[in-house]
Amino acid sequence: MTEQALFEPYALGGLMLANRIVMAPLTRNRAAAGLVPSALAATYYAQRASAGLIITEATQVSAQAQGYQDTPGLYAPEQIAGWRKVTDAVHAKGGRIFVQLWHVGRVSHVDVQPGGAAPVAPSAIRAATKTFVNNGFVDVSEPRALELDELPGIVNDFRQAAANAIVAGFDGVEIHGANGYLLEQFIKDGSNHRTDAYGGSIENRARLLLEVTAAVVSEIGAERTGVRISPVSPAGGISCSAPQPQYDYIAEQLSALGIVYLHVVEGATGGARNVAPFDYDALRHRFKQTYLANNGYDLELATARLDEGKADLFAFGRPFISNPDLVERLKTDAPLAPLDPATLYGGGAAGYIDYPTISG
Ligand code: 8OZ
Repeated sequence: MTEQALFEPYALGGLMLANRIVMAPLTRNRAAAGLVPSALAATYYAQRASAGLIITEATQVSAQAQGYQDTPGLYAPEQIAGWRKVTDAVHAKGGRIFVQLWHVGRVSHVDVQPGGAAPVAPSAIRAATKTFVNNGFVDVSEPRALELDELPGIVNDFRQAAANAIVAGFDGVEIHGANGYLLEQFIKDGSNHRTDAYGGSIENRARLLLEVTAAVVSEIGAERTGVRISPVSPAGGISCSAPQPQYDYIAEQLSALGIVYLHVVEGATGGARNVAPFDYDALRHRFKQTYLANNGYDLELATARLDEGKADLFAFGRPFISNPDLVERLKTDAPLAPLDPATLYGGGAAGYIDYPTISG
């Protein structure tokens, strides 16, 4: 096989993708009024529609799910209408788009919580991490532990947001089970000290992710449901004492639910791929559907992993910000434009919709 295979169509369940290059979810903090995607969002995503699949920035399933300033939601009618403009613009250019759904859990701040309340978490353990509120990075707030009887409501928020995603015209949803947010806070033992059915054993700590996934699958179908995980990433100040058996179990269970893809952040999110030993092939073998690989991929590594049969799709993150035509550039071995870190989070058009294509 050659790198050409990366640029050939791929059937993701019933959805034909134009190629195997995926735009990874990227937080941009530009949904100001009502947490509705800004008027610029349709242009931004449509500019990147040559990706085989776009996965949107992380999007709240409820008001409580928010942890950062100006990240969009998908629980209010005007948010659904705002996203409809995005999906229409992407589809008009022949693209495919899933929305990433999240609940941040403890990675939040009282200033973005309804009524200034404490953020929620599996256990009342503050994360050693920062969030972006009031136009700056600050320490996250002290969380409170969720009551057992609050968990069905959170499952239902994901279910409802998935239903809303279909109304908004999305091709599917990705459940954010990675990077230190709520579902991963339950999975990893550094943040979960519960003694009920959602804490302790491998099975108990995976329970909330699996319940959320089953609810979304029953609402919109397994062919439209993906899940993202990051087994060894310390993102969000999180830790897991034994990630391999934990994630081997999760991969098996998600495979049985029939979800269309498993999106794996290999290594430290946005950082070193070899941050800790982990056998990703063990996940690949347990999960029978599409394996979507992420983190630090370039053309050479993606080609090699595809050749070896280790992954089916490859998600590129930061390169997509400054290279709207990333697929074309990879295909033609054109140089990649650097991104401007100052315009990553918040602001308007600058550093958002003004990166040129290689042809100008
Ligand atoms: C960077 C800044 C804010 C949020 C993630 C959603 O890590 C994020 C995120 C990344 O998954």
